[in-house]
Amino acid sequence: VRKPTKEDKFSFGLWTVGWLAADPFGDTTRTALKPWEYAEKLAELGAWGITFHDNDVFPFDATDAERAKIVGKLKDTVDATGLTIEMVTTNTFTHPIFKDGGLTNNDRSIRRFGLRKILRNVDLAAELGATTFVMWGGREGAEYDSSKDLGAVFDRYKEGLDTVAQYIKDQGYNLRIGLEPKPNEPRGDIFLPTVGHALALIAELDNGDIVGLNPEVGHEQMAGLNYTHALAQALNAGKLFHIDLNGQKGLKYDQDLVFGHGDLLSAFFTVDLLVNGFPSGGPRYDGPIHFDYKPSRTDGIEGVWESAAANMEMYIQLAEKARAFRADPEVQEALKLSGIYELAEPTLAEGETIADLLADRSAYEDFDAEAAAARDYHFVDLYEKAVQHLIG
Ligand code: 3MF
Ligand code: MG
Ligand code: MG
Ligand code: MG
Repeated sequence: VRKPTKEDKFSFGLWTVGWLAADPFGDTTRTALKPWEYAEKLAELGAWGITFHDNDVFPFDATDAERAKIVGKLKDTVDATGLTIEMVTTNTFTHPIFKDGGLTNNDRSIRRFGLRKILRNVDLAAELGATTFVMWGGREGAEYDSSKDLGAVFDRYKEGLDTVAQYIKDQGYNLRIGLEPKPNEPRGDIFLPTVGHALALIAELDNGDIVGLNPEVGHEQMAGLNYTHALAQALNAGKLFHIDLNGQKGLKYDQDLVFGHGDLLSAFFTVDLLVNGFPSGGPRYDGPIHFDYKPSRTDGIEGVWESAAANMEMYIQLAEKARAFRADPEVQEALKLSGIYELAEPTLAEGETIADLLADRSAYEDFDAEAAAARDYHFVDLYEKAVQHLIG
């Protein structure tokens, strides 16, 4: 497999390679490097960008001077290595103050503190040239349905998001917000559990024009949903601002495996959508190929770099295979036979009115439903061709 280059636009959260592997049952199994040391090594491996939460880089209680010093050191490394800081986000989940959430905490003073913490990082994101500001509301949720005013929850969530978006506009920052849905973990139920829920909430915002999605593979799959379909709907709605690629094996805790190490066939079709777009054209994703995975708890620091490289290697290979799949003349024939291109044709002809449709006897009265029902779509043969391309 070829080595990644900056053109691949691969990007990693500092919290991914920086995860020290503490879990609810066990202590850390690795020791921390400095934020700039992670950045340096990622650049060496061929990454184009990095992303981080405020507290991946400086402590929760850092003074302004400490914060500026640490951020300055990271910026120096980023500049020296030619990396891009493409996304910055806020940690509103680790400190106990956020145990009932930031934007939807029952305690108003904590909601105000949460908003201030977020706005500080909007400033930082803009200062560092990031273009996406992700908001994962991991603690915005509940274990007990009696613990929340479930109507007010969504009013406060919208108020918080609109306030952040309004601030971005007021400051004239070149930033868009990417909401990251997740069904559960750490909360028993997280608000905005899926891409669909988030899209519905965005449609109700005053500043929804700069609010979109940052869907994560494992998060949709933890809800038993199809990640590629989630990306497609966000893309179709003009809302696919950013992505979190990783791997997940079915309905269980958030595994954050290497991309492709969960549902490989699903990963193939995700990459097919990302590199080839929709069969009939339409909106394309051209943002960063961002990985949000966790190096295994059983790996040491060498394993951290092996697994980081594995994400990029996987994507490069799947991209090559997905391109070969679409370019294969036999596949092109099969796509036609299966009617894939027919779906792009509007169901009503251009200029056709509903009255015209009602008057069209060939559409209903004289339509041979039995003959149409007998169509063989050959979907399995088309899928098998994809599988053959995947396994080589
Ligand atoms: C948790 C996540 C988060 C988000 C991050 C967004 C800690 O499951 O995926 O990672 O990706 O907060 O920036
Ligand atoms: Mg996650
Ligand atoms: Mg995850
Ligand atoms: Mg994520």
